[in-house]
Amino acid sequence: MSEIIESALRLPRLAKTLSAARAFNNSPQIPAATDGQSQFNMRSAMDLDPRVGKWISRRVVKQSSPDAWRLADGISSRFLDITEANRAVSAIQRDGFYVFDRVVDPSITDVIRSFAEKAPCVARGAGTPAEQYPREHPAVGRYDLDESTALQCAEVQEFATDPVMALIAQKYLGQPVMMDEVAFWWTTSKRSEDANLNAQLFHQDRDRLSFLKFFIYLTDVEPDTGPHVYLKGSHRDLPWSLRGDGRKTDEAVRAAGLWNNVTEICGPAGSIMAVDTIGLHKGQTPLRGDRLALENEFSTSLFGMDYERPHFEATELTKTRLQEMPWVLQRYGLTPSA
Ligand SMILES: O=C(O)CCC(=O)C(=O)O
Repeated sequence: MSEIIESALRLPRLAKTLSAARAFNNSPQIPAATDGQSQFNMRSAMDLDPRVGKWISRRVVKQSSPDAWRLADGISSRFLDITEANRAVSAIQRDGFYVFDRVVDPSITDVIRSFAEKAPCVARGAGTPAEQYPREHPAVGRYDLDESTALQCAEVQEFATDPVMALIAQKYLGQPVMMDEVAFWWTTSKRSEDANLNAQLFHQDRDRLSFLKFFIYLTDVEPDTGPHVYLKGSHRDLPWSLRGDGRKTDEAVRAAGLWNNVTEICGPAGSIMAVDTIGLHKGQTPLRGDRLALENEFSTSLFGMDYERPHFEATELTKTRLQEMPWVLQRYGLTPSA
């Protein structure tokens, strides 16, 4: 009975999300936050179909300024080869993800990993202050570096402001995009019972309406060291049994007859993948060792989850990119504008 009532409430929540997102995006200054009720309505409306967020975004997020499409020259990317962009877009449209052929040079990934070995990070769920990652004896399953900390590393800034990633997100989503999040974390073989907390059970990301993420592995990732796992095609279609918000077990995916579509993404340090995480995905809990991953997200609007405006000292490259792609990087800019 309560499921019937919940289902009946999704359509009015969709209508409310359309109007709240429209008001957010028509505001002359980007609002500092989205109220909690609107965040809840958006997540609930997304139960209707995995494509509903993109549909809302195309209806209500309108950017008339040509500036919104401006990007730095893709040749400046040390992470991606611009000639792979169209292939990547077609593969994401079909499968929900794409693993790039180019593997980033170890001279870059080594620097980022060394930085993460020394920087403070937070042991998820432990309630303890940030500390250096205890790589030899981790206590929990996931250690997160916050965005301001991550951006103290010049190469992380370079990743976060990458123009080819922004181009692929624009092409895939069909709208101007802004870089709205950087995440950086270690996963370990400890406390596998915290799989829910550590995003190691299947789930959809519902923080924004329309978005695309890029992940780079900074350690070699094999089947037993915690690959990212994606249910191919689930960004376009999901059976009703898997559409609700929240975590889903492997058994639920098997029961839906979709296990053959589950893909574990392995690769050496330096592997990059673009993933539409509105599709079902999870991190596999490592059975041994650990995995370091860095991720950024491009979205069509900051409507949804609370967003940050981190403070950091910009490198010369970042300063140039802030000038060349001010709309995409507006979260890092001095004067936010809608
Ligand atoms: O660790 C992973 O590969 C996935 C992480 C994830 O899905 C999340 O943080 O929401």
